[in-house]
Amino acid sequence: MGVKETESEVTLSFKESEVRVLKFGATVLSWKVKGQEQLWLSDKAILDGSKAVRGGIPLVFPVFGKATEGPCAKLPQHGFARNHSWELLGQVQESPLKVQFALSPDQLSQEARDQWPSDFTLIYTLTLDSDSLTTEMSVENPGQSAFGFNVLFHTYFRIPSVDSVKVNGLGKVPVHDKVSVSKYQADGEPVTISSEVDRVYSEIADSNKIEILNGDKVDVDIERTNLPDVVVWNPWIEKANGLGDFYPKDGYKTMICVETGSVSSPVNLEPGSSWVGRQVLKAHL
Ligand code: TA6
Repeated sequence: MGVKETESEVTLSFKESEVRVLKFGATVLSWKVKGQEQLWLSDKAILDGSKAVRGGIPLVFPVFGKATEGPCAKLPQHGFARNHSWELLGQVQESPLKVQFALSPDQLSQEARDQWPSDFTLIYTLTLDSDSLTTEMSVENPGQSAFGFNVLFHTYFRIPSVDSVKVNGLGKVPVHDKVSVSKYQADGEPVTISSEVDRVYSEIADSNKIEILNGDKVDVDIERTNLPDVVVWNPWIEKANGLGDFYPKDGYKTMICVETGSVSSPVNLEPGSSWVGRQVLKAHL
């Protein structure tokens, strides 16, 4: 049990669970509970730091998607947090096991600094318990001017079959559907997948527990704090074929992204203040 660090990765072990984190992007690559992998990672995920990881839990900050105007307009899709190396601050608790990573401007490329010059500190806390993984992001503004940001945990869950997956608990909330390029009110029914899905469900109360089911069995549930939006994404056939690092090409049949965050509008952070968002992923074996 405990924390093992190499040059590029950090491995957490607690009771019968294990998490593998790539320092590049502080990307969780694997979360195993009693030896069972809960996350999907592409067989062609690039882990050498040259590109954001396809799978696991990439981190989205300071922008979700691609901004066409405003202070994030020069940033790449999903911002810079997932494509820079984070510093391991260390273990902060033994039971359950808790470690922290940090990212600040001095770790960014000059290009990223030029694209988004705000001063910030991100503290990413991972807590591994016997059947749960908590990911918490703290955003601090040590600078002299306010800035706006999005944050999102872009979690790729491994599932038995896309034919039997259901996402429950999203509620009757506003939806921005990027496939049909439309906005509508969700009907509150469980979401199923039979084609490409790319939707932002917004204003979901923290009290709504999100459940990922295989048929009628809950495989994973997600509890959120201060993360009002949930993105559901499955690339399906055409988009999976179009992503060079998405492999196997039929991998869309055994994955679903259920991504918690604050993305529908920028969170404004005044100088000297901070913001925290958290998700607890619980595996039901
Ligand atoms: O979170 C869903 C999404 O925004 C999709 O639109 C798709 O682009 C996905 O993220 C993957 O984005 P990436 O930049 O990692 O290829």
